[in-house]
Amino acid sequence: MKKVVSTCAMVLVLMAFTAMSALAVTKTTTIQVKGMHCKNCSASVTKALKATDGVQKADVDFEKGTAIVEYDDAKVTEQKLREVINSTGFKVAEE
Ligand SMILES: [Cu+2]
Repeated sequence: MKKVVSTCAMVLVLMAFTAMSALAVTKTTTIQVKGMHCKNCSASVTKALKATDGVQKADVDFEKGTAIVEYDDAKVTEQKLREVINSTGFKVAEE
């Protein structure tokens, strides 16, 4: 009986560690982008984001005007992602 309890406790501790390290490393953010009209527009934003160090995934939708970015927060900040998007000629909508 005691053994079962300690195994459960260990599993819980492991799960907590996994969740914590996942939160500390990969973040997902949705950034509103103005001025995109077609697939080429979203493709250039996607390309610029993916070329940025720390960006793991970029999903840009010109119809919704959104860029959903998965990034490593130890390597890049959301502010930097906004700058990258602004440098493409499209504008990040201010919150
Ligand atoms: Cu376009």
